[in-house]
Amino acid sequence: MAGFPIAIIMGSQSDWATMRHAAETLDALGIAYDARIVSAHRTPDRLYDFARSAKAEGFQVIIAGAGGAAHLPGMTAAMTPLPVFGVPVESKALSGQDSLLSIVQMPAGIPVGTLAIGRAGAVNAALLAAAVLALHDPELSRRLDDWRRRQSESVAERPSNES
Ligand code: RP5
Repeated sequence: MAGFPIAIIMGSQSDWATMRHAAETLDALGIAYDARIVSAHRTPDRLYDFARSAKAEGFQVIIAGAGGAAHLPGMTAAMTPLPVFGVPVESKALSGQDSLLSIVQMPAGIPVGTLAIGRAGAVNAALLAAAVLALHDPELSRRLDDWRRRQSESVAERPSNES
């Protein structure tokens, strides 16, 4: 399919410090993505245009990160049949707990696969998106296996005082 398989969207430039970890994980797996700033409240028309055309553009999975007023993943999921993985960005006021609850607590009918707050969530959203694509891509499946093998090998058997 033409285009980028994965879209990474975020509500603000300030989210990139977190969402770049999703991008770097996709880079490590050799998966192409398009990263865009799409704010549900500051650029609602951009959100509508993006979400409504995402499938036709060739995207297969959407990773959506948001902090304050974190309705971006849910709004996106409402307007596309593609799987949406939400990353709660750590907000200044409530340490991301507001983002987490807003993203995770979707009423039945419109799902958002919600990850952990911050960097862990961004990395895992990328790994989950990769696992979805790997179901129909044996080469990517091998690269994902390699990534996990290297991670296992990087874990020391015993703790060290040097870190
Ligand atoms: C949300 O509000 C964004 O997702 C961001 O996490 C938060 C703060 O945005 P800025 O004020 O830093 O642009 O829209």
